Amino acid sequence: MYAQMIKTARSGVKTREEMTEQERAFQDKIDADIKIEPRDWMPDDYRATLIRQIGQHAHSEVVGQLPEGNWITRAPTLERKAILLAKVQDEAGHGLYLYSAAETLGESRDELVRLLHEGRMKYSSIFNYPTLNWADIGAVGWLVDGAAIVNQVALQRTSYGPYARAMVRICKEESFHARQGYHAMMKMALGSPEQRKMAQDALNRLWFPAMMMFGPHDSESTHSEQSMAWKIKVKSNDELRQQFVDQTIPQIEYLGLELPEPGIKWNEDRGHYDFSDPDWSEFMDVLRGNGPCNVDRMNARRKAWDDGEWVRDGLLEHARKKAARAVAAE
Ligand code: FAQ
Repeated sequence: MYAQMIKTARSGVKTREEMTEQERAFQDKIDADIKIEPRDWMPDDYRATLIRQIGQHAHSEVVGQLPEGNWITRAPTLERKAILLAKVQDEAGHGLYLYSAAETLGESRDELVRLLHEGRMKYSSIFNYPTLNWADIGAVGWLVDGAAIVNQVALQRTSYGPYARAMVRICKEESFHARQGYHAMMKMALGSPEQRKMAQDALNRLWFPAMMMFGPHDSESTHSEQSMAWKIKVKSNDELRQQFVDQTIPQIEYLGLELPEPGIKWNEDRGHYDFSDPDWSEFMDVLRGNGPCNVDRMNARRKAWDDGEWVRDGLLEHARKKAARAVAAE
């Protein structure tokens, strides 16, 4: 359905005069902060935008397991293994809540997965970067989950009820993820000179990719204007990026690490940190499939889907038999 809908999606935000009566009533609900629920009427573009964003978000959670899953067997202690295992498992759960939220909009999980595997849906650019050593795993928890939380706390107030409610639970789990990442970074930053060097290197390499997670500048963002009018997004890409920078710099200082780039400076007039832009051409390149790990990530997901076919078939057959037995017993 989504694949069909995006072909017909319009661009530009309608004025009240351009809206139909039904669209005006819908916008009034949004403006009054009344949540939209699955059975409520909604414009086709609102539905398509949500399916796109929620689907992309779900895919990110699932693909996002790969960079960390790769380290479960190599975590330095049994305790770290158990923590990482729990975290990676949580990410799978987040994917499932989000696919379920997309299902309430009429889009099946199978279809979303198919579109991902065909390269017709995206997932977060960050997961196309490699995790080279244990410090990277700390930095992923701290910076990647940290950036995800900034975005997702705002999304708890998104206008679509099932998405907002999924975010509440996800944010609780995500704060555990960020804390475990920061804790791992503390151990490294306060450890031996070699460990400290690894922590600094991980921060330096992951800083700009983490900044890209918030998407292009507001002026370059295709969907922001309409998504903010519909309160699908309640804060803009640039606002969220600034919030992330402002909260993260004191954490870097607490670790005693150097700032990852020279443009970071406190701006007294703005009451915020200034910072340099990431390389947006690199971002676009990653989105086009040319990041360091895009091919590996998609191959891993397609293989997991194919390898799991017999499990899905078995579960469906079991459910069919159970339902048939229940009908026969009536
Ligand atoms: N990566 O017009 P906008 C996590 C695309 S969860 C890839 O500004 P929008 C947890 C965008 O889709 C991380 N593509 O788009 C975890 C659009 O392309 P399209 C995921 C990106 O949607 C931690 C085009 O660029 N979180 O990490 C990216 O209004 C650790 C134009 O952009 C979410 O998905 C990007 N970074 O704003 C898991 C949160 N940025 O679709 C495991 C929900 C932009 O037209 C381990 N999503 N694009 O072809 C959102 O809040 C929004 O979708 C944004 C983008 C803010 C990401």
